[in-house]
Amino acid sequence: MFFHCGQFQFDLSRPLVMGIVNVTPDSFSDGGRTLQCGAALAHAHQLIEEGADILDIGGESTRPGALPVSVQEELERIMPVIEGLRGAPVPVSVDTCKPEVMRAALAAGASMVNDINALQQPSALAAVTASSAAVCLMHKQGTPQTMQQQPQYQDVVAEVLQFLRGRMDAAQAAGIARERIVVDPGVGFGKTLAHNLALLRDLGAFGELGVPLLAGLSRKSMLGTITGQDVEHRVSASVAAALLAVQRGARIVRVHDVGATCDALKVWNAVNS
Ligand code: 8Y7
Repeated sequence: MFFHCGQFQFDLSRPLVMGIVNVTPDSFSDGGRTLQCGAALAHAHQLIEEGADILDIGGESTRPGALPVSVQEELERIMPVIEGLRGAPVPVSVDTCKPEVMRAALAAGASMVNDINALQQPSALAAVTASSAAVCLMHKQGTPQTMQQQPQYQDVVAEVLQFLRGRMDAAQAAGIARERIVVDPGVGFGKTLAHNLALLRDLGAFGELGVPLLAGLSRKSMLGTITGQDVEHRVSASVAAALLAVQRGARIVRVHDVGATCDALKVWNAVNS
């Protein structure tokens, strides 16, 4: 299976690690834009050194209950970081739902759009179509503000599959080639622990979509519920979850702890090659 990400191309013979770089006031102390950008760039380079295959740059917190930020605020946070990563040895993904932010980031050299809204905002499809960038289409139920209040499904796996199939069709109809598309069941986005576990158990079902599967479990609250650990102490659980997702068919894992995840996947690769 091939994956085209702007100028980059992956054959996916081994799983990829997407390293998370958050450019939000709660992730770096509020020392002004320049300090914030410098800290994010240093973090990005650190993740490349630890073995990240892709960097995911985000300026809007999508944690449950988080408030939206304006286009201008999001641009001010992420654009200096994306510009600072031009020429980096790995593709840069922009984590955004906003078409204006997508367009600016792609023009500045980003190779991928990670949209938790699966390009449903008007003109988001067009923004990606007009580039050679890859896109991650993620499922969620509701909005980050309210999604964890009362998630409900008849059959969570079937419903997530159906949604992703529909968004893949829309993306392809808009002119985004299949090789540029990855899909993601959206762990924790409008899902109870039982829903998340059902999706993980049946991750193999997403193989029928015929495009690479991305999974994001890193430090998520479901791991806190399972282990009783707070967010600072979820590295082991996150590494276990990433390995489990890969074992069940994920081809890209989105993680905070890149070095630890890469070590685990080296063991997995050694056994599986
Ligand atoms: C995911 C994500 C987040 C995920 C994709 C967090 C932006 C919450 N989670 N994108 N973003 N998949 N594709 O805890 O699971 O990292 S934000």
